[in-house]
Amino acid sequence: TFDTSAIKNNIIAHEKSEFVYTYGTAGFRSNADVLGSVMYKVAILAALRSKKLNGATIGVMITASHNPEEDNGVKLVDPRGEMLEQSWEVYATKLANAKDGDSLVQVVQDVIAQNKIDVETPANVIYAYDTRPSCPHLVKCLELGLKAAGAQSTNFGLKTTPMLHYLVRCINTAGTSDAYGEPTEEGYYTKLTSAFSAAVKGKPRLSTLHVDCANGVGAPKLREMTKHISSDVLSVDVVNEDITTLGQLNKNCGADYVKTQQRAPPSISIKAGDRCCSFDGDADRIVFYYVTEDGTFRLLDGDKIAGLAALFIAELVQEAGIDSIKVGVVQTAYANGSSTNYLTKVLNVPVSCVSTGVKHLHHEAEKYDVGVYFEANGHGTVLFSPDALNIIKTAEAKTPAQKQAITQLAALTDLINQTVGDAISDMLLVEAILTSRQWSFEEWDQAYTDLPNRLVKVVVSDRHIFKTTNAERQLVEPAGLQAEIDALVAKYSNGRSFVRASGTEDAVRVYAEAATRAETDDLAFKVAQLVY
Ligand code: 16G
Ligand code: ZN
Repeated sequence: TFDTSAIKNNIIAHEKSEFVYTYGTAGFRSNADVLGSVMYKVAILAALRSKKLNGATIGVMITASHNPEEDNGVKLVDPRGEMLEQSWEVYATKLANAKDGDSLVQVVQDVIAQNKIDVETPANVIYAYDTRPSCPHLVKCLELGLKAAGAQSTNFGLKTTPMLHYLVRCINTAGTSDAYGEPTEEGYYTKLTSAFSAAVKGKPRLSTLHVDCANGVGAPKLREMTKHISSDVLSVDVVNEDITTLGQLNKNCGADYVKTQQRAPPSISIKAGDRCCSFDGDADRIVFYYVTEDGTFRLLDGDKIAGLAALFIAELVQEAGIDSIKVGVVQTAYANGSSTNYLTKVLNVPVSCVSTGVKHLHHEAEKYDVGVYFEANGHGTVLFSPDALNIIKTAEAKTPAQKQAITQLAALTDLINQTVGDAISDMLLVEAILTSRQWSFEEWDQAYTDLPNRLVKVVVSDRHIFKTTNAERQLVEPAGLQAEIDALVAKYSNGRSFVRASGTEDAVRVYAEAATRAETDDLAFKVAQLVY
């Protein structure tokens, strides 16, 4: 039953009446102080979404990823473990900004009418949260909303974001030919670790991988995962796993720190030959790094992971004799020019460029038989189309080499979390490839050399006047600005620069790359001046 008076009467008042909420690229995200009212409404939206989809289970994840510890956020997960369908983001925003019980009920009724929702359909929602101190309170607010909306719900407790995506898909596919796995944390570990063991069978183990967990949820979960795999097969050293001391989450560590600062976290003593990686606060991003003999820091970011995965899978498909399966890669404008060049010119794979944000990459990747997508910041995964999965599953080997390639491909389809980017799964993917090849980070890094690049944040009075086209690579407004940028870029060898409004911060981002560090910095600075 659906009782709008319960929704109206239990409403949680806005913490700050003037605050305007937007469901953006990463759901709602802000200081945790203003999110209680939002959780209540997100719960109602999740219930409506479930009813709309005949009672399919919808996921709610409470996290603010790499943001500071005092922030929090929430996003919805659709039945196949994907991000909330874009057309529903506007409802999320409208609900969140409804200031009193009557206006809230009005928005709810609009959503019901516009989507012809049968309110008698049961609603099923599962939820989970990260290690932030604000989570327990926000979970209570969410639960009040779920109760008011009459939803059936399950609290899955502390989870990484990609684990929740995995659980949603498992629950909704259970008992079908498409069953994704056991809908438990245990099932997640078992699926990933058995796939990893199958992928590296017969190969000597690599040296220990040091994993910076950003003092977040990835730490206990990675520890738990290692219990499911022998240290003869995989050796990881968990670093930055303090999830109880206040203020430690993402502080001077984690994937975002490493990518933006282009250096290792000070808490890690890294010497030549060490293999390291960093997760972000909710363990959906990963970047790898090492230092050379002369002490130079080398980052292996999302672009490098995409290159490695595309190379490995394309070669396996060849070896397996099933090269009707075509591999493609999806990037954003932030991909280093050298990586795009490597993919298109060396690997000869098609590359598409889309707007920033996982949902854009994910949908584009679905167009390929095997779609590899990564943002430079380390968020990404690999999608296998239903046809590709079927070909791999039914392929018959004529030689032992073919058999080996088919087995490895099949293992990868289980190893890779196909719902969303997943630091634990991506870590295992990279380790499986490097183990297979017996490659060091240096060997992986040799594929291409990044062009020097710089990302500058410019605070402007109104970022909304910056409108882009061509997957954010060109400005259409303010009029004339793109022509000025083009004129500047033309003066630099291998120059490239673009400007876009951030979707998560009140600022404009300027990206620049060029042949040398000095040219890059100069270009970034000059473009930033044009914007300001
Ligand atoms: C969000 C996106 C991330 C993107 C970032 C860009 C998801 C789950 N997350 O964190 O993919 O790289 O926004 O932020 O889509 P920006 O718009 O502030 O540059
Ligand atoms: Zn994240």
